[in-house]
Amino acid sequence: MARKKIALIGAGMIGGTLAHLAAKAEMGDVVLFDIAEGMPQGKALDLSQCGPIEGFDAKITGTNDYADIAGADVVIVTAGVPRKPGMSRDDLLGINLKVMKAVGEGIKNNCPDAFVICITNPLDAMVWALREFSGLPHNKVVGMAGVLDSARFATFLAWEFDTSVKDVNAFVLGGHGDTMVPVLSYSTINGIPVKDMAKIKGVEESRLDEIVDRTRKGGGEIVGLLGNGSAYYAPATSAIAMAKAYLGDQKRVLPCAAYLEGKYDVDGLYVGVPAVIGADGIEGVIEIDLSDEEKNNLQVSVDAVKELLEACKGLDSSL
Ligand code: TXD
Repeated sequence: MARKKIALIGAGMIGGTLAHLAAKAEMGDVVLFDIAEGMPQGKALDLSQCGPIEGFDAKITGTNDYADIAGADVVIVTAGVPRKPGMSRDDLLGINLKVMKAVGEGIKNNCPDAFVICITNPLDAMVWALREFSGLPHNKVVGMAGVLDSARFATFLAWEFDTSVKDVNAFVLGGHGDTMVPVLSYSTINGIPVKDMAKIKGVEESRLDEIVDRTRKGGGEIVGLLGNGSAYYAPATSAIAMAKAYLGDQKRVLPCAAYLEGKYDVDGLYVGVPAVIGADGIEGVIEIDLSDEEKNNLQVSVDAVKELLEACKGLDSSL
């Protein structure tokens, strides 16, 4: 069987980390695409030279030509500009919308059968725009945010309860912005509801609220600390989990920005929900029962995504 081909559009901080993780896991051959000349080629060479030490067989190449992503099985998109301190994800809208147009056309012309994972911010709007520009079916274009946001939530809960992160199953719904909805009612420590665990451990409810708040602002906290650029290790490993679910037909249930056509009372938008990822891409969206408060919070998040889409439509008349 021929090796799979993973195309990474954007060879910056996340792109480079994705290339390393994909090669190390021998998911397939890796093509790093970027508009910056020399940089993807340089990173590809550097990463190739990890092979003999780490013992992986993967051909890693860098390119500035979309023709080189032809036939890719998975495309992961990080192309664009990341947040700078003080900048909201939405400030990125204008710049990154133009980037999505170029990337969408590159995918349409070279690998229309690929499973496409968008990471570029503002995520829920960019994944929608990328789908529109590429013309791929909705089940083959998905946004990565929920896996990362849930991992942040899980990390903070594990620290609070002093338990292994392996036993924490935490869950975030909604858009990838400050309005995201960490759902405590579906988060457990190996099946023990977080609220019960808090009672057992003597953790105040207000402390759980602080953890929810820290999760919502988790990206900004890292942006502030780094001083230049945004998180890249955990975003990359999150997208790799999604790509593996597709390539291995794993049917994993992962929170991701999936296209909704009625579920959660949302129609025609990409919003973070639990979705099944297998060989057909997004094979289904799971609609869970939410409390009134969670429903209201989700609605706020959905409204924020809607506003971004309207702004996109104002910026590009083809949308
Ligand atoms: O959860 C999530 N979805 C996210 C999203 C978590 C963290 C960061 N998130 C967003 O990912 C972030 O706000 C950015 O929009 C992307 C990529 O972040 P990264 O840290 O990798 O940014 P870099 O290092 O600036 O890399 C972006 C690369 C850079 O090399 C540019 O030259 C390139 O994108 N770029 C392009 N490549 C191809 N085509 C075009 N048009 C283009 N424009 C810029």
